[in-house]
Amino acid sequence: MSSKHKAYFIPLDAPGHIDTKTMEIRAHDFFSQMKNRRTVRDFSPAAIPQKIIEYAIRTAGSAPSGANKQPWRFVAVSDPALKAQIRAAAEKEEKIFYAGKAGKEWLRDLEHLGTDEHKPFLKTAPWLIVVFQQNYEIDPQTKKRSKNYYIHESVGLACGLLIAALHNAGLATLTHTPSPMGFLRDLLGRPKNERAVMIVVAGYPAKEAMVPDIKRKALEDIATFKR
Ligand code: IYR
Repeated sequence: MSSKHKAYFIPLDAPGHIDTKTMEIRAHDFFSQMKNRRTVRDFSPAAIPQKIIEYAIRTAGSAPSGANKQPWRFVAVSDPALKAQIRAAAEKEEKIFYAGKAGKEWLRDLEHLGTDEHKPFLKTAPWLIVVFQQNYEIDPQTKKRSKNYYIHESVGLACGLLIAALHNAGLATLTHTPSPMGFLRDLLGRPKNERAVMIVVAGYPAKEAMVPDIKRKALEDIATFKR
């Protein structure tokens, strides 16, 4: 067995001890900032430097993953022609979805969000970050396949960190899931081991951006403490 398979430990690079008072202030500050994140559908076309997107993707790539396989690929698109193609293909699928494919209950559940088959943000927003999961790994040299584990969980964690990082940078985001989204692999020229999971749309919100008036569940409705 090669050394790659042996456990090799290094000292944890952790911040110094944080006292619980400071901890509470930090926890509260972070919550205050994160609770203001909203899914936005009205974007400004103003450009955002690639560097910002790179940092956010590096944050996403720091997520834990099954056997540390990091089974993700982020394709960041700012090319207007490619964005237009993605919009056209997504709207084609969404038209069918909203025309009835989704079913009555699903469409009723979406009513309060005011969504429809029109996806202008795919053209307007400066960045579309298409997140792919890697169903298995292909060694670039040997072309040998190997397994990935907890793929959905791993990629979900990475997407959570991605939108948190973008929000922290001051960008508005939209987690968009055109269904089905097989067209993204073809349009973006990704290999067959990859499957698109979502598009994270990012940019400044439009000045006149509106969001649906929705409420978050209270702590007691999402958490149970057994002490
Ligand atoms: N993919 C569609 C529909 C949609 C589905 C859910 I669940 C949402 O929370 C929001 C939208 C769309 O993007 O419009």
